[in-house]
Amino acid sequence: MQSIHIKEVILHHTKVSLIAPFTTSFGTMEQKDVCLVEVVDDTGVSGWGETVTSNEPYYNEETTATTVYMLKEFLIPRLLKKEISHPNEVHDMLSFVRRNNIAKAAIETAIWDVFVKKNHTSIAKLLGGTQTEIAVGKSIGIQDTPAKLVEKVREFVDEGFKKIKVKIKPGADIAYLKAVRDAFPTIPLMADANSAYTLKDIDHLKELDSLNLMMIEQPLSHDDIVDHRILQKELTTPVCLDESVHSLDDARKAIELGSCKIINIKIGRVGGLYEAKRIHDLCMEHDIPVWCGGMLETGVGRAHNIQLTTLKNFTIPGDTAPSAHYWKEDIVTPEIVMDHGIIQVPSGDGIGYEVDRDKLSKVLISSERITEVDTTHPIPSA
Ligand code: OSB
Ligand code: MG
Repeated sequence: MQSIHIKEVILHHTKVSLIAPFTTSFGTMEQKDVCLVEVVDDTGVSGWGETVTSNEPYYNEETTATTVYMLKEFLIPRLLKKEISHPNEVHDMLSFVRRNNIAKAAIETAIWDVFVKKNHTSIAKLLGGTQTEIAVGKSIGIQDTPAKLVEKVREFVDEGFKKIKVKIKPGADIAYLKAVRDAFPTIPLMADANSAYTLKDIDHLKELDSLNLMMIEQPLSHDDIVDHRILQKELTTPVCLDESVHSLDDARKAIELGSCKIINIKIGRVGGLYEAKRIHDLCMEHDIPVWCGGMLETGVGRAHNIQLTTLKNFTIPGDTAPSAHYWKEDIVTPEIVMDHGIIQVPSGDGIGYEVDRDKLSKVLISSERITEVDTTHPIPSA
């Protein structure tokens, strides 16, 4: 395979508006700043990545502004003008910076795209993914009443989604889920609490066990794997971890402890495709099924999610709904679409979709071209 040499990085700062507000236990989002990271190699091949953050540090500690800061001050200076013989190398090249995984993933994924395009293949193929179509679920934000939630669920079940995920928080949980379960006794249904509970709620959470849920996602603290073990022992409903798995090591510890039976893999949260694949492989060895989480991505991040989901152990439908569920107009072409809950994995090179520069220009605030190392911080060079 041909190596790449990074000539420049262009940061495209955008502001995008969701078609509808999305409410979780930590707040409501309607608009966000997204930085699209374009990495260009010295033969002119461009690859794309995306900061999957929101503007506030409520899901994890990062915001779009902090990812841009980390990229400019530390991550881009480490990678600019460097030769990369395989994108698997990037994770370790960036490990001198602690955490800041979403910032790392934004550029790591772009480098994967450059590398595979230059070598006339796709990210899925280079990762070893074999699934040619992927099943898709719908993540539904917290609604005002159980009846409104049931109405939404009906809409998405009719559209063919293969899994329904309902966001919950104290006060909007059991009654809401029970209403959905009563209306749809057999649909694949799960709940995501985004860390809204503690072990004090254990008896309350046990009520979930009568609802035949596929799983409860991240019920307890965002940084916990110990209390989740205690909870999992008490529940028959499988616990799935999202927020508290940032690395292969976190996944290993959670599996060894028995803190979960399922893991949600998000490329951003774990710092890129390399770590995402390693977590996937570890889970497969331990019979832990995985699925690809979503972060309300534009087409670029969504395309990376689709590429990753081609790996074999992604056996549970992901939060990779089609573009039209998020954006009036996405920035990639062709549009990401679904047919009865199935996305056909694109056969093209790279991420399988092209960034449409006309569409990008409609949400663009500014583009910043970085061609020289410009930082006052000491940066490791080898
Ligand atoms: O916890 O999975 C989550 C969105 C933002 C932050 C965290 C989460 C989510 C989602 C959205 O659930 C899923 C999607 O992209 O459709
Ligand atoms: Mg989640």
